[in-house]
Amino acid sequence: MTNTYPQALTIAGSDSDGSAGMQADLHTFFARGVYGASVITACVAGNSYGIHASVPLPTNFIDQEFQDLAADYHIRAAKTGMLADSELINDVVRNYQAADFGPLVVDPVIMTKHGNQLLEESAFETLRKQLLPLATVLTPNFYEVEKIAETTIHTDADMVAAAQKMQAMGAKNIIAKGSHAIADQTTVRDFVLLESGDSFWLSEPYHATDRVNGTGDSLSACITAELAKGTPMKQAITIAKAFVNTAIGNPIDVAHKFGPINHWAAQERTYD
Ligand code: PXL
Repeated sequence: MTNTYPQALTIAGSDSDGSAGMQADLHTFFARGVYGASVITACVAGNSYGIHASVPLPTNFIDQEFQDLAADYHIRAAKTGMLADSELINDVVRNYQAADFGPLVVDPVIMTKHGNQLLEESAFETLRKQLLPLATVLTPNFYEVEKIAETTIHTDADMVAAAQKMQAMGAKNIIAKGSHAIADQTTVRDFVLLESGDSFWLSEPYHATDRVNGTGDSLSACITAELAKGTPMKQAITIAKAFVNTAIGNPIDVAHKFGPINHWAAQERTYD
């Protein structure tokens, strides 16, 4: 067959308004020329104002999703998003270990931009102990860095120390996303710590827009798509950062409050 596309997998929650979660992952996979399969872990009902209901799916159903994909698809990279609770984390860890789905990008989804908690507090330890050691790449946002590393971040040095702590927990490569609040309000700086020990800061302009739903999902999905294509790690991370920044910088007129980012704009440009 001539039309072959690398296959990637998102293991995540469904977001009914399509702005975040699995839907943002699949938009991103498509935009980067990668076929997307999906193991749904939970369903969330919400819109740009917030999340109004959430149900985890039964683990025996999730097991079946994994088995069906393993029996038929050639998944080259996978990512996790919303995992809701300890039981789901343990189930996903067991299934991922039994499968051969390539590198794993862990987006440690804890809280939405609206302030809705998507991971039970009691599951933080399971996340640290069971999932982090499997992470080829970990993509925490500022808030998640503080929660996972059990620290508060005020300075660049705090961020570096937190990333090192998360690497000591087993995550191989880390992109710890900064907050414009600790930068100069015009740029957002993320700290990248690679498996080799090399590290660098990534800077992108800060866009004052409320069309920012699904940024973390899309960043981790873009890294996953690039790894599925065989892009080297450092380049996969820098493409993903530029991809999301382009999607934030070209807002679309969808919904009333915290709307989706623009995957079309990110798809159209080229990346080095
Ligand atoms: O962006 C975080 C996120 C992840 N997963 C699901 C979500 C959200 C945010 O709304 O709904 C299912």
